[in-house]
Amino acid sequence: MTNTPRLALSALLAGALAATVALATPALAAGAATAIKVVEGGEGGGPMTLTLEPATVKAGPAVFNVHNDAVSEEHEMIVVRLKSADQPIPLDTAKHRVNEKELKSLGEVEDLKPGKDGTLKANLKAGTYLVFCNIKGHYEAGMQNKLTVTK
Ligand SMILES: [Cu+2]
Repeated sequence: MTNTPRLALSALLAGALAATVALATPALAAGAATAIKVVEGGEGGGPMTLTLEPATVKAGPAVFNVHNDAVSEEHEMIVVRLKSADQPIPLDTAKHRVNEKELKSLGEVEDLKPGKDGTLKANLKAGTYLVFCNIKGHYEAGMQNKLTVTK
């Protein structure tokens, strides 16, 4: 009978462990893509913005939830992975656009009408990403931000 208390304790510990695993599992099982909120704003001729929340995420599956907060301006969102955090962005100042061909794009949300939402799924590796709008003049007007992805 000396074993009984120990067995009971083991059972209790096993139960507690099982409960912990059960609590932790749903988030993992669902793939739990990291949600990144992107809000775009600004009207033609004025300053424009692109904000990221959060601006630092862990590597893995992610979904960019993009909202165009402008009243009358169409926007878009492009995600590119930079070779390094300080890689110069190839800007074509004559065309007022970033030269996308020189960058590695992960995809984009195109033609986002004012007030509308869009999503882009991506599998993010550690590194620095540029998130921007490449409609003529919009990058220069401020529609860019960097996303840091950590291991
Ligand atoms: Cu734009």
